[in-house]
Amino acid sequence: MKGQGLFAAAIALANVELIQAHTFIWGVYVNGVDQGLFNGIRIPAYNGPPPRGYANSPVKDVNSIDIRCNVMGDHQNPYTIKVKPGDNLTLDWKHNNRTKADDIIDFSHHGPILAYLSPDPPKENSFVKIFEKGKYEEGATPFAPGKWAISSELKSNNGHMNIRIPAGLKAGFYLLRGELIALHEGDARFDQNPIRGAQFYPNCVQLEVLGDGTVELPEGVSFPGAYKVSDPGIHHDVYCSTKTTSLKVPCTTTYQIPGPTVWSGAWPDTTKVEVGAQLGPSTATPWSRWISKSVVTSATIVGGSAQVIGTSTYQASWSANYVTPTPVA
Ligand SMILES: *[C@@H]1O[C@H](CO)[C@@H](O)[C@H](O)[C@H]1NC(C)=O
Ligand SMILES: *[C@@H]1O[C@H](CO)[C@@H](O)[C@H](O)[C@H]1NC(C)=O
Ligand SMILES: [Cu+2]
Repeated sequence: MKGQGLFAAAIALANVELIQAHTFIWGVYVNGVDQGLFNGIRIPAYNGPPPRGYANSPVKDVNSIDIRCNVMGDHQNPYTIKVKPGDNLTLDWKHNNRTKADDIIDFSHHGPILAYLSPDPPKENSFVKIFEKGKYEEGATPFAPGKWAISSELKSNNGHMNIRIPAGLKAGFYLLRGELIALHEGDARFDQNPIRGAQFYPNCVQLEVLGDGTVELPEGVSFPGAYKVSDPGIHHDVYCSTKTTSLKVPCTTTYQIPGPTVWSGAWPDTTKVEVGAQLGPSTATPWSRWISKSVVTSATIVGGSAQVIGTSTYQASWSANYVTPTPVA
């Protein structure tokens, strides 16, 4: 969702949100080698209201199961990406198309980028933070948001998020949870004003770690559970810059990324690798399914408008044990 202030937000809700999709992961490169369009990625369902369900609106309720791996994030991808400890991964976040021309995300979306690793399936307190980057330059003029990992770095880096598999990590199945938190409406709290508030874009990737590593993940955090709407990194006014005369209270320029500290077993630096050729198409079939208030609507898209063919109810069901994904025939 776009919009900087209350009025812009109201306009965005009326016009923009319903037709504008948001960024999510379209592909993963392992040491620069593309693993193919959407392979291994739990593609978030569009969580917009019918009949125009093309908006995969952000997750905003930190207490919802959707905060774990986005809407319908319990649905497995048929493919699992094989990696080894020390491999350099590039998560490819895109908006409309998997092309260099893609805008990745609207510039208004200032906020941090993060990554967590959990055994698959997650257990209580199993998500371990392995990467984070927040605000890295202060705004120079009054109300300037400064430079943020999403709107400056990820956007200018063609949507590439660099993640490295921890050294010596024990073999097994894992979920890599990439996340963007857009704070352009973070001066409001979702529990007090559900139209606004911080916007979460979590997206999970299924990994199988190979090799004879012996390092186990330490205890981590749960999703939901890790974040509170009152966390200073979630309830934060990005337009409160050093030069801002204090019109808004509270107004703090220092930014504290939410969640736990990065695990000491994670790499201190992530490596930007040159990526090779992209595999598969650069466009995706338009969404023909969306979810709103636990109702899933299926539709065929004719000339840009949706002809609803059925609805069903949905409740996330996360298995306690690892289940091998069903490969597509
Ligand atoms: C990952 O990147 C680091 C730093 O550039 C490099 O030393 C390492 O060899 C890379 N890992 C692999 C598996 O290529
Ligand atoms: C994405 O690609 C499709 C198919 O090529 C094209 O019709 C559409 O205009 C593109 N969208 C944007 C925003 O570039
Ligand atoms: Cu948005």
